[in-house]
Amino acid sequence: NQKKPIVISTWDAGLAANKGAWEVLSKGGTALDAVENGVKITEASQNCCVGLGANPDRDGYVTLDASIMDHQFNCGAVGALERIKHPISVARRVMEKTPHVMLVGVGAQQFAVEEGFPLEPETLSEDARKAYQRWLKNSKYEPAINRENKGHGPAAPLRFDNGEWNHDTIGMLAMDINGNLSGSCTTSGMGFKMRGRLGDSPIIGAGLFVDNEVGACVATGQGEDVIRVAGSHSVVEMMRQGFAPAMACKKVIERIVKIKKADAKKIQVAFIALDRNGVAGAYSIHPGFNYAIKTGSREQLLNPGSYFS
Ligand code: SD4
Repeated sequence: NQKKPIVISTWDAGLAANKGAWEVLSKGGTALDAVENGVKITEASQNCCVGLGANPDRDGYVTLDASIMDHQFNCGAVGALERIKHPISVARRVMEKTPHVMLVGVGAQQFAVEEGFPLEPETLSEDARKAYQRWLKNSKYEPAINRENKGHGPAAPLRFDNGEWNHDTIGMLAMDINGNLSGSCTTSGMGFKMRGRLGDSPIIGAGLFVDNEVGACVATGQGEDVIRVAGSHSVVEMMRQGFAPAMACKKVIERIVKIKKADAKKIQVAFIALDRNGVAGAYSIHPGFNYAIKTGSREQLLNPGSYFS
């Protein structure tokens, strides 16, 4: 068993994000504050791929999705939010200040502005503009495996040779000193997606789910295939049935592979999970996925098991 507090997050960008969460957790702060603070680091980084510096949709707009959930089934999400730097914080405001769980598009942006979030310029980051120009030459939308990470750990290049970002999502789960769980997920979605496309990340139960009596799960990868199995919720239900976190993730990955048949070779999905005892686990379809863990005594990138070797 891990000692509380603990934080885990997806991909190698999780190492830096975990530090942000740890600032909160190490001072006895709540898991909810930790998972917001942690992923804000990734959102703010223009050198990454989550947040406004990220790749646009195929019409050239950066549209952001985020969700957050606490230990009492409170949850909030935003979808297709434009020109706001910290979608995770807007998701939290949706949770705390509205009677709703999810706001999307212009309504989400209007709410964010009313809440005092600055409206950022519409311009693409220099890198995203170049990647978009390159993409426009062929204009193909094809899933990429491990676009987020070359599996080289912290030293992995920020971009692939074709100019694509190597991350476009971060998911984080934390348990605080009081044993409460929370989770967050924030993304620009799949690069060059259709305008209006939402992935799994803002959908509670798909991209993220927390049940404090059982555990929590967050997903990354091909969002469409996470949504169709209610991925994160399914992993938590597996844990409820007694499976350890890694095995619970594996069971749902196997379900996706079975559904996708031969197409499973072409997509990546990964889940990370944290149970109510602070035990972490993960599993992915393909190797190359990793996740970052931080406790009082441990700070590491881990390579979990995968369906294909
Ligand atoms: C999505 N699940 O929008 C996200 C993408 C992702 O690392 O996780 N990329 O489908």
